[in-house]
Amino acid sequence: QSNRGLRVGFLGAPFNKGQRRVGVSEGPQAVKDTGIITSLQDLGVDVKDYGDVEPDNNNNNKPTDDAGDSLHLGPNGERHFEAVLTYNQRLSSKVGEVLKDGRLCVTVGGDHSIAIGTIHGHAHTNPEHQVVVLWVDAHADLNSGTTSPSGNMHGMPAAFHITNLSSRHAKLQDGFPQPSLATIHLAYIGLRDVDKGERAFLDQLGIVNYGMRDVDRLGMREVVARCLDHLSPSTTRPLHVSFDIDALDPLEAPSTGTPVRGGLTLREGLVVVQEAWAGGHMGALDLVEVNPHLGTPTDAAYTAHAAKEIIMGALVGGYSQ
Ligand code: 4U7
Ligand code: MN
Ligand code: MN
Ligand code: MN
Repeated sequence: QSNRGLRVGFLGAPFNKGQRRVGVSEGPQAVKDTGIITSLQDLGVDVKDYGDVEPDNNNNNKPTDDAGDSLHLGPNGERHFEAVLTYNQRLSSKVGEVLKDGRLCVTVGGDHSIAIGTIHGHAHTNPEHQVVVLWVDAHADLNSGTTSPSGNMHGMPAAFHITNLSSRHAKLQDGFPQPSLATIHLAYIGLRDVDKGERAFLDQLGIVNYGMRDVDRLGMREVVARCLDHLSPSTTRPLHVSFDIDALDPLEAPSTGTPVRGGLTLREGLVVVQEAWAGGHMGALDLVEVNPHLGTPTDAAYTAHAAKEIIMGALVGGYSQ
């Protein structure tokens, strides 16, 4: 298998206001420090580093629940509502730019609220604004301001994209973000910490979701095959993989803000992305929630390495299979 001809654009999204913990904005640098760009180039991939989409305020690295840092709640109690959406609007344009350059867009976060911008950018770059999304996560990230137990917007990004749910979300004045997904265009793998309101949405809307018990019973190859079969990505409806590192077990990826025990092994995570790679039509990949400030320096490096493996698996089918 040759990787010649594969063109990739790397974007850093060092954004942390979708949650409360300091350090997740260092995720892009931690992942880059694994040498991932060189490793891809060594395999014959044409990689361009587009740098970071910087948050516009310079206090982004302050504790986001700092008393001096006004929260600017949205209409339904969403923390940092405006900051999250305006950042994502810029990120969306940048993702569009990478894709229009003919490159598969890899965005490294940052917290998962950045998937508001990446999926929007991906969908709106395609002629009919179509995309399908495979969401790999311990969480469904499907809350609205009203159902959210925390107000943290990294627990809400998926809901912004679903047409049937988007009316529950406030928007910016210019209407950003416009939803692009029918409920059949989204599938989940890895769920094990789903809030009550999220479970109700999943059930009511019939969104395909495979939790850890399904992985136990069916095995990951079967789970991912079913998801890809359901989503059926194509040239006109490319695949967007949004991979939250907390989908992996905390033993595999300890440095993340909302760890949940009983998760995927790194091998299972690799099965997901390698099968997605093998099926073709991947247009964009998010890798989010690596927080190198959490745990020991060894934990941080271990987590960043797991992130590297996942990205390599998605782009070239892995280099050590
Ligand atoms: B992540 C949570 F309540 N559901 O909404 C919430 F459990 O991007 C967690 O998947 C969200 O890491 C986790 O705050 C968001 C909570
Ligand atoms: Mn997430
Ligand atoms: Mn998560
Ligand atoms: Mn998390």
